[in-house]
Amino acid sequence: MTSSTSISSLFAWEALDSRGNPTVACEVTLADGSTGAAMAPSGASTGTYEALELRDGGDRFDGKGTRKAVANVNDHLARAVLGLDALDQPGIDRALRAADGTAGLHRLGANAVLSVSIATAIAAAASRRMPLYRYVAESGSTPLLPMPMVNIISGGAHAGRSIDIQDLLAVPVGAQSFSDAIELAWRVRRGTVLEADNRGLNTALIADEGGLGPVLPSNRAALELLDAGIRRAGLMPGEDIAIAIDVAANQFYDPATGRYRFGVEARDLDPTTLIDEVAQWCRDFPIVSIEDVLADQDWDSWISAAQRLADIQLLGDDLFVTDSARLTRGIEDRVANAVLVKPNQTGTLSDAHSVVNQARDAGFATVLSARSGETEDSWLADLAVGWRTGQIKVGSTMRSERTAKWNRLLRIEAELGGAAEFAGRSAVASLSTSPAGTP
Ligand code: 2PG
Ligand code: MG
Repeated sequence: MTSSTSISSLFAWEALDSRGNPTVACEVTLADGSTGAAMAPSGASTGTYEALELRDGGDRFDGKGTRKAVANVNDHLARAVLGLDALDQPGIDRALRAADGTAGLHRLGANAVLSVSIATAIAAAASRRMPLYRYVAESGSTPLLPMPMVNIISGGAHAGRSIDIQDLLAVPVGAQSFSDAIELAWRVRRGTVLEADNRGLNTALIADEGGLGPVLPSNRAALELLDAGIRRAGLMPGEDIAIAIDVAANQFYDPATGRYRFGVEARDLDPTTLIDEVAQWCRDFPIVSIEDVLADQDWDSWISAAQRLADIQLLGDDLFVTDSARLTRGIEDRVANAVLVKPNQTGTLSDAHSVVNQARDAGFATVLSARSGETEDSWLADLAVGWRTGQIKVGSTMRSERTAKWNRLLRIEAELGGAAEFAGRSAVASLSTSPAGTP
């Protein structure tokens, strides 16, 4: 039966993401005239098991065009959801999955499906005259501003492989509020720029997520630079600012030999040596969170890593790819204690939400994450607040596709005023006093 909140039309078009590559954009209109629009983000260091990002191939945009995915929205996905009630997000997402018919959305593309899924939620929130963070929240749950992880130094696939590990991030554990956390992160970036300038390193070149991308002799040199940057900002490493790293080990893993290659240092490491090296970094620097310390296909080594690095937040990104089955296995085998959640790794809002809940029920911490290829959309910020993920990672404090998310969070904090609850340091699994993000 048609209601005022049923989907009356939708259309998609090809837009550009922050790397200048094509992506899918979609606008959904409801019978009452409410609209919602969303664009799909895109990763560079993608996990082996992610849902498929459909690209056209051929000559256009070097094969990266998204016209097929756009056509799939306008055709197959439109037919699947037209007339459905936008307030029934699980029903919408089931219909989108059924239209594709494959587990990894290989037929129509996760970029196509996600744009419809998110645009529908935004239209439904508009129809209910609610901010998106309230609309996506479970009933009775209150908004929670997340602890940000802020990219300061980039490497790997995001910075021309200037170092092998991908992200070095500041976690403002001394902050009392979200806005306080952003200011502390800003100070760390500035301190790190001053420190890098002083050492004659290039600070003008900015990586994909807005981080600095200086050419350094080793990963350890990057950790030293960040530690010095924190001090130069007048802050105490560990007390005011802790460090998170995304090793993104898939990027330098050779499945044929089972070894890891630090290209910059011209070293090959077996998994045990890599874990030893990371454990040493943790003794020398205030590291509280390590993402993808090993490759997604190196499951047994993850079990040893979890034992060796038991007091650190061990975060699975490529490892879990926001997939409930992989997370179930990870919980059973205790390979990590936190999950990175990226909606486009799975393709629908409902599936991403249920992975957050599954993780929380298992006592895992949750970090909602943007991609290295982003857009000016800010819905990710609302999902973090409404779902109470406790932590969020969206890149640096600069570049508009990054600040779109920070600015949305700053606005939500300001709107909530005295009622704004900030997750604080205990959202990080290794600093937790209670299960992270407990509603
Ligand atoms: C990651 C993300 C974001 P990408 O690895 O965590 O930093 O990168 O989107 O390239 O997968
Ligand atoms: Mg990652």
